[in-house]
Amino acid sequence: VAGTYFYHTHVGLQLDRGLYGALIVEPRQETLSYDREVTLVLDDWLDGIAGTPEDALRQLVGAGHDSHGMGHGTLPLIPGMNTMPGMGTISGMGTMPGMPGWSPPEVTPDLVYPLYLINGRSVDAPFEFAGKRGELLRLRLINAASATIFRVALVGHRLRLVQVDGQPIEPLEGNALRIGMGERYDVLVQLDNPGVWPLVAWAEGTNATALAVLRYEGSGGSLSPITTRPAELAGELLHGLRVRSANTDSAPFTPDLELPVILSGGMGQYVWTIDGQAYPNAEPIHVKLGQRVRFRLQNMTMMPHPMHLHGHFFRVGQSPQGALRDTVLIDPMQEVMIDWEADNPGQWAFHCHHLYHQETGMMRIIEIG
Ligand SMILES: [Cu+2]
Repeated sequence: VAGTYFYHTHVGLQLDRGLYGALIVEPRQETLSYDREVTLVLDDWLDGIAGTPEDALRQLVGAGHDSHGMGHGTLPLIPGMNTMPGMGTISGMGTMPGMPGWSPPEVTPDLVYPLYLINGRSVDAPFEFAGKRGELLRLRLINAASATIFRVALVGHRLRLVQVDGQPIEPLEGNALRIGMGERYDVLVQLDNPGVWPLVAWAEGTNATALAVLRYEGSGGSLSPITTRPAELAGELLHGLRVRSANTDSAPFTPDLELPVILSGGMGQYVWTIDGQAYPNAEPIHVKLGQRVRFRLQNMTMMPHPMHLHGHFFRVGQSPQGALRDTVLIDPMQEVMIDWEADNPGQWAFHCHHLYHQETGMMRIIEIG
């Protein structure tokens, strides 16, 4: 299927060492029209700066068991233990997700990284891309981070969201977009504001950002450092639950199999489970080939989880208009329905795309056959 993807390791904590790359599948015939495209890969980085990913995992697991720390005691990664991660502001909990007025919460993440990157570059030496007045620019945004949700904005410009996870959607316009780990968002940008502009990817729940720079042809000078959140981030936010599929020809979905899938766990023990089981100590979920499956995903935790299914696309939100995706970000205490047809035999992983949740149990094998 054509679109924006990325390939990456699934072994241990290798993802947090940068073992990934963008994978762009060109369609036979491009249906979008634009003048140039740029792929932006977002990441969070600690390896070699604040210990290793293994140190970070030990600290997360240790923090819940031993308030005296690990003996290291030097890693500044976990935000102040007096403010429990996940206990930050959870706004909009009273409103139905996806309804007008609902906006996703911004939760303090498990890990605050020393660096946030775009295309491997830090804010001190940002990746720069060119634009030209009058052109339409396509940005392919890929969140390859291990533990960071980003809020992305291009200062001085609006974003027109046209694809998610490689699939066409009904276009949506806004000032900023939210992208969870594993998700891909394609936006079109009308280049009508010459100058040198920051593209920020703010690490959700932190005071830090990743940065890239859009430079119009003929525009000189450099950016001043980003010290506060650009106004765009407080503007209209595009997020997963607002997205509707462009392909609305499908009939209503009648599931053959409906399964509640309970996401549990917490920062204390730092064990994350699906239906109470922590992979690898977990049973496979058996599905017959050809079955139409509905997962009722219930996040019973105070952290968001970008849940990712291998080998299939699913429709989000129990509606023929629901977006076709392979990853869905589920906020604290939220319930999201996903519908999919088990048409790809074999063993497939279903897991949280937060690497440290996956590594401490939030994964199951789905056996189709
Ligand atoms: Cu998770």
